[in-house]
Amino acid sequence: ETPEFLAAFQARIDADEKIEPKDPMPAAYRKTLIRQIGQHAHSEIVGMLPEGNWITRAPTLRRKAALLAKVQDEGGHGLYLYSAAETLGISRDQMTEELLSGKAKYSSIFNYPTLTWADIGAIGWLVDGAAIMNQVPLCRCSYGPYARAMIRVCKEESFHQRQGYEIMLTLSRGSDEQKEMAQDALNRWWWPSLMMFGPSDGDSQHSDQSTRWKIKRFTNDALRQKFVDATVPQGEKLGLTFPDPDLKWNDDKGGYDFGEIDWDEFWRVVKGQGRMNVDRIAARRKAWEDGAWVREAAMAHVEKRKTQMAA
Ligand code: FAQ
Repeated sequence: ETPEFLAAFQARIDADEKIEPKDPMPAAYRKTLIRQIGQHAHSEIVGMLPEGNWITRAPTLRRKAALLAKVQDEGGHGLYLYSAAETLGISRDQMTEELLSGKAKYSSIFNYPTLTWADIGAIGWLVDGAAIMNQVPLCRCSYGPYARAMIRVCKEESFHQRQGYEIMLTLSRGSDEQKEMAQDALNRWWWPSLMMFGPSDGDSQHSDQSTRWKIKRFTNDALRQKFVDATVPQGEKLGLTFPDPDLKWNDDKGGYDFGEIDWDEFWRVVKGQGRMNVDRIAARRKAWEDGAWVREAAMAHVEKRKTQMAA
């Protein structure tokens, strides 16, 4: 790749042009997008597991229907995102193998267990809330297929966030036990939700380059701050407290100060030692192996069709 090629590419980015699949692009730009979109797709699919765990135990038919729809949406998001990554020249088989071998990551958040029904509320409110904060800027990302996929995904995430908040609202206005359940879920999901935004800016190895390429529009810490500022008033409306003694409004910065994230825990979970990592990958491996005959049958059907057409 000559300096002229790289400069011409950067000029397109600086002019806010969208990069499309057949356009020339630096190998590193392609690689970064495959990494990020692939990780994002895996997160959506693995993200179906913690909530899927509660579909059969949803407290009412209405809650069950909403949760079922949400989990199906996540499956849809994963498929869009795999397709967006495929436009960059990687196959779904390869991406899946990378997930199963541990080479490709998925969001740390999905390695925490869902212990009570209130966790479904907390996931919608906090995890989808964090996902939206991170994904709205991705609607303006420089890579066309990713940006376009994010538009629909964000609309659906916003419904997910509301259904979660409404569960939290119902619980926090309910019996003492229900309110306690909601508080316990907030206590357990708050810090992991903040970790979804990734390492702090000083430790984020990809941020600078991804920002220059307009894949990222805000830094990890900037999005985390926006999330805290948007979410704390919502928690106060619920009458719940956040598990952070350092959380305090700071008039000078016009935002909340908050305590230090436990980065050891973050990296442990990212590196595969969270409570649910082994289970999550085992579930994905089983689904992939159980589905092998479907993929084989689909391929055999295509081959048969081709032969019939040729005859
Ligand atoms: N978990 O240099 P950076 C959802 C890794 S939303 C695990 O800052 P980057 C919806 C990172 O990959 C969740 N790993 O990296 C839903 C890199 O390692 P690598 C998914 C993490 O890419 C809701 C290393 O640390 N959303 O699923 C995490 O510039 C409810 C250094 O980090 C997306 O994926 C983490 N939290 O910034 C579904 C959004 N953070 O790859 C179901 C798209 C960092 O070199 C229910 N992705 N790492 O091996 C992004 O915006 C970015 O990739 C970041 C990380 C912000 C996640």
